[in-house]
Amino acid sequence: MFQRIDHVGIACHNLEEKIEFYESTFGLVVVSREVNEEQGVREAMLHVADGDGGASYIQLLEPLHPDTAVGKYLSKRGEGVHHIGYGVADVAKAMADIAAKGVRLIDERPRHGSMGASIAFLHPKDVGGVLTELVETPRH
Ligand code: V0V
Ligand code: CO
Repeated sequence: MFQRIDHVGIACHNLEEKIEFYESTFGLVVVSREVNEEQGVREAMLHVADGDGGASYIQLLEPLHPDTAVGKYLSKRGEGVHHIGYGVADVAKAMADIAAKGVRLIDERPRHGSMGASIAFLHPKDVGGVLTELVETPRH
C-alpha cells in the first residue's frame, strides 16, 4: 500500500528560522513553500532524497493561528515531529482499504496538499499515537 515515506511533518513556531537551521545544518534545499488556509499552515518542503517510488521531504509547518491543528499541537506538546506522510498510488483507494480495517479517517474525501498532492489524514488515536497522512502525488 505504501510506496515510500513522502515526508515527515515537523511543527515549529517560526518557519523562516527552522528553514535556516535545516539549510545551514543539513544542507537541505527548499523546493516548495505554500500557505494552506484549509489546513491552517504555512509550510515548506525540503528535499531529502530521490528513490524508485518518488522523492522524500521534510515538511516544516508553522500554524496560521493558535486554533489550528498545528497551533494546538505546539501549545500542548511544543515543537517536534507532527506527522508522517506515506506515498500511495491512489489515495481514495488507500482511504477505503484502511477505513475497512477500522481506522478512523479524519478526512471524508482527499484534500489539497503540498505541491499539488491529494492528501488525507488518519486519526492518531487509531494509529498508536501517530498522526498519519496519505499522499498521492500528481502524475506528470
Ligand atoms: C493531536 N493529537 C496528536 C496529534 N495532534 N497525536 C499525535 N500526533 C499529532 N499530531 C492528539 C492529542 O494529543 C489529543 O490526545 C488528541 O489527539 C486530540 O487532540 P486535540 O488537541 O484535542 O485536537 P483535535 O482533536 O481538535 O485535532 C487533532 C486532529 C487534528 C489529529 C484530529 O490535528 C487534525 O485534524 N489533523 C489533520 C490535519 C493536520 O494536521 N493539518 C496540518 C498539516 P489526548 O491529549 O486526548 O490523549 S497540513 C499538511 O501536512 C499538508 C498540507 C501536506 O502535507 O501537504
Ligand atoms: Co504533511
